[in-house]
Amino acid sequence: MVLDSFVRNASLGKKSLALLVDPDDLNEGGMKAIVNAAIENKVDYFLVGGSLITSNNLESVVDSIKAYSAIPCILFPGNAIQIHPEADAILFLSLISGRNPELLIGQHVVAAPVLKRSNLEIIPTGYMLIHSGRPTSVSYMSNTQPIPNDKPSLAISTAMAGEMLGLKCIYMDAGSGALEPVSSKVIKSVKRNIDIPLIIGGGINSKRRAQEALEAGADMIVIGNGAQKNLSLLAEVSDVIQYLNEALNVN
Ligand code: 1GP
Repeated sequence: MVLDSFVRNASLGKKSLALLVDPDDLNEGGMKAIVNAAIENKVDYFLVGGSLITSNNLESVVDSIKAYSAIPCILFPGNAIQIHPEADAILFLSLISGRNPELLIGQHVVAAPVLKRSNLEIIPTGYMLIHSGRPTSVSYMSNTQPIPNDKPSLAISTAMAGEMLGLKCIYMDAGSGALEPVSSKVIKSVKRNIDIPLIIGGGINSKRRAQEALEAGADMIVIGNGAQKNLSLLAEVSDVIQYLNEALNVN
């Protein structure tokens, strides 16, 4: 099961890489190249979704990932219509950094009966937006205020509350294409205060940023835009992850 692998890896200190595919940016040919690059560079998980999807590509992106690879395919939905039962799992995101009831529980009520009928593995996830220097699609679409990037105490308390509510992992996101990724200080502080896996994404568009997030305590990093613009970033980030994992002897 996907969540079991998150928990096992986090408990060993083993770092993972997730590649986020935005269905709006892709076609079938592009998908093959991305899936091949993901296999070659030992990507651990695919995430599929976006704050707003304007195309009908979600299903074909999931189907291509399933057809061309054995890498787990996890839905990362911006709303209740981004569900495809052929994926392996879904991050059932509650936007705990915000105070928009629709994204704390409303969309979940709409999605629950559909999810119950599917075989998707449900991964209850505390989703936290962290300020990234400018508004992002997700801050606009969610109509919520991100947590300031220099206020670790707010991020810590929010993540702790998520864990106490029974959520199984925390995803701190600066938003797609963020100017600034989640700061090392915030990652470190949150990691020290929770025992569930910590996922970090948004604005990780260089080897240096990936390394900083991982060294600060991210169990998994998510890369979207950076890889979509330049697939060779995957190889660079994968090297960093292999290096960190070799040091632990858990490869
Ligand atoms: C966004 O965390 C993801 O929700 C990935 O962000 O596209 O900036 O890599 P990027």
